[in-house]
Amino acid sequence: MEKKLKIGIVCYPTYGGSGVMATELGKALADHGHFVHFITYKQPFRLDAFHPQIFYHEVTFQNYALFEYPPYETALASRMVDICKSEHLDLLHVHYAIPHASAAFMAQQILKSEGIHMPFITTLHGTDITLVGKDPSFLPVVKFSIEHSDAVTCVSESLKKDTIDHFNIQKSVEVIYNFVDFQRFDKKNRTICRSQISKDSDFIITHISNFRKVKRVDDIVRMFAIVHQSLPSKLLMVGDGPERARCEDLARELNIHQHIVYTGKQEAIEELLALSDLFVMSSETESFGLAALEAMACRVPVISTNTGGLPEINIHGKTGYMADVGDYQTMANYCIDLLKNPTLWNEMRENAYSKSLEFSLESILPQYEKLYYSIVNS
Ligand code: GMT
Repeated sequence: MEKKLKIGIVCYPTYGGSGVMATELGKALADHGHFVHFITYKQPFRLDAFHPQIFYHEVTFQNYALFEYPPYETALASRMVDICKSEHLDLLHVHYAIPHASAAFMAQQILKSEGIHMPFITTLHGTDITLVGKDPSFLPVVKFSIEHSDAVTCVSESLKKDTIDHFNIQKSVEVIYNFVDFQRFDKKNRTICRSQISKDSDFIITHISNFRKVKRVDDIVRMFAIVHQSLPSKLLMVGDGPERARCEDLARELNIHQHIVYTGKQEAIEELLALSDLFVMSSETESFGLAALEAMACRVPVISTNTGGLPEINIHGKTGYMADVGDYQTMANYCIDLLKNPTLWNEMRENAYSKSLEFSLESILPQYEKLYYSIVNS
């Protein structure tokens, strides 16, 4: 049997798919006997319970009046060096390229100068490539740190293609899909019931995101306004972010506001998904769409745009439907048709669940472990 590893995980601790994935991966690795050290500026929001093999190291630093922009990347690299040495880590796994991959490269070089070999793996999640990373203000550093990672993984085939195309990367890039932990999503004892959200006769349509521009949440509101004309329904908007206020204004303009429930950021999304009839996602670009997969794991069909990695999860006509970006009218038509046809809806519920099983923790975790051992033993 291979020895258990000491792994440093670097991620964004905030509400967002990459942080969620990194945290769930860390928890699963610890359950598998590895020792996991999170190195972040705040406790990751899903790192909520004590585990004897999970450790959290905060990145703190002294700010100085001269700094208009706090030099976080320098503090992160320094903290990585410190933890790699004091905890004798075997490897670093950084999630989201900016600034984690370049900080890891810097830490690696410092450790090398002290005779310590510290491999690092970079997992690309989406906007670090498709939106922010390819911006000229970041591109050279992102390209360099991807090329100098000991291994690079992407969360979908679509993101792999974008990475190779945008950065002209020669290095091999492996696809390891995101996953769901069915122990969590199959939970039977629910504490929230439908009547707390709407009348029993209402259909519940749910959207979960961080309400950033890329999510096009105003399309969700426009789509719902059409659906609501045909069917008694409630829109459940889970999460929060910069576009929330605009979204609320639009809903008032369309006179649909009173039929929308904003829950804010929620930890137990499986509870809300379990009582949803449909999940909707209208993103401009989406490398994977973790929230859509989580909905499918709760037997909720998905109506989404057909962008990025979404077609790798949501199978058009089987687990839900897809439309072009911005085509909220077609998305609304799909919602109405599906909700009016209970036989088809039930069939799609089961299809969505079956498809989600392909992305189970049990099938994805060994892929990461295999990669770790290949890097550590090379
Ligand atoms: O979608 C976001 O704004 C958050 C972002 C993140 O980095 O947390 O999500 C990205 O990573 C998720 C986990 O791999 C993917 O499921 C999302 O599709 C991806 N977001 C985009 O590509 C827009």
